[in-house]
Amino acid sequence: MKLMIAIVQDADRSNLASALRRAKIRFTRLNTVGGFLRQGNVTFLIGLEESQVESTLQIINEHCHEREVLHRPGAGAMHPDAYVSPTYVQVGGATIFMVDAESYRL
Ligand code: 2BA
Repeated sequence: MKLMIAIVQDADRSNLASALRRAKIRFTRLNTVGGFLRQGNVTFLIGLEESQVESTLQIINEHCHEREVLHRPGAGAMHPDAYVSPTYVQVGGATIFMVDAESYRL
C-alpha cells in the first residue's frame, strides 16, 4: 500500500477530484499554503494499491497544469529599504511524494 501526497494548484482542484472519483480512487483533500508564494494550494492524500499508482499518476498529469504566477516578494521578507521587482515563477503541474504505508484500516 502506498500513500501518495500530491500538492496541486487551486485551479486544478475540482477537475482532479472529479477524475479521481470517476476512477474510484479514494482521497482526502486538504487546503494548504505554499511556503514560497504563500498562496493557497491543495494537498491530496491518496491511499493506493501498488497496481493503481501508474494510472493515478496519469490522471494527475492530465488534470494538473503548469502555470506562470506573479510572485510579489512580501513585506518583511527582506530589508524594508530593499525593492525587489515582482517576477513570474512557474508552478506545477503537481508536486508528488510517494510514501510506503505500513498499514491501512477502515
Ligand atoms: P510554493 O512553495 O508556494 O512554491 C510555488 C512555486 O515557486 C514552485 O512551484 C516553484 O516554481 C517556485 N519556488 C519555490 N521555492 C522557490 C525558491 N526558493 N526560489 C525560486 N522559486 C521557488 P512548484 O515547484 O510547482 O511547487 C508548488 C508547491 O508545491 C509549492 O508552493 C509547495 O507548496 C509545494 N512544494 C514544492 N516542493 C516541495 C517540497 N520539497 N516540500 C514540500 N512542499 C513542496
